[in-house]
Amino acid sequence: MKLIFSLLLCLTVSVSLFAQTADTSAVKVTGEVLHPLTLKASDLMAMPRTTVSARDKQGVPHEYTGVALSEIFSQAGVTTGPQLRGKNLAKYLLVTCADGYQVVFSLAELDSAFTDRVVILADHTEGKPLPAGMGPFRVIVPGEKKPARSAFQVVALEVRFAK
Ligand SMILES: Nc1nc2c(c(=O)[nH]1)N[C@H]1C(S)=C(S)[C@@H](COP(=O)(O)O)O[C@H]1N2
Ligand SMILES: [Mo]
Repeated sequence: MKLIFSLLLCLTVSVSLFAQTADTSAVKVTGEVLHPLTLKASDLMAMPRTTVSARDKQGVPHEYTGVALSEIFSQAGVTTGPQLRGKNLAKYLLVTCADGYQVVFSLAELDSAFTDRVVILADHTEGKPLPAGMGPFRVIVPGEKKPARSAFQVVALEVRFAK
């Protein structure tokens, strides 16, 4: 009985430690990609940069700067543009955050052959690094009625097949 209690305690402590120490210093890009990536702040700064505007929960617009997900996809070797047809249209992006929050986008939602909307992985807002608790990296989805898919503290971008 004592042993079971100690084991449970150990498990609880390690799970909560893990939850608090999830590494937010880089974003892993994995799954249906030709070249898996680990993107640090300096990697994103060296890529082509895009600024978009998106409203917060209160409806107030803010500017965010970072790298278009489509740009990350072209570096990682994800099916885009003319390749995004047929079976590839069943692919989706799963975004995972340090707090366990997850959101999905179909690849077509993120592709310039399908839409003019540019979804970015932001590292700055209004010219400054994202505030603690929101950063270092946040997906920003312009033009949605609520910012629920603008996932903050992103740690992983995984491309998957729906089937
Ligand atoms: N990692 C993470 N990102 C998240 C959430 C969350 O719980 N965890 N909440 C989402 C929801 S429901 C909203 S409304 C917005 C709030 O962002 P805002 O403070 O810019 O309005 O963040 C989104 N991003
Ligand atoms: Mo929300």
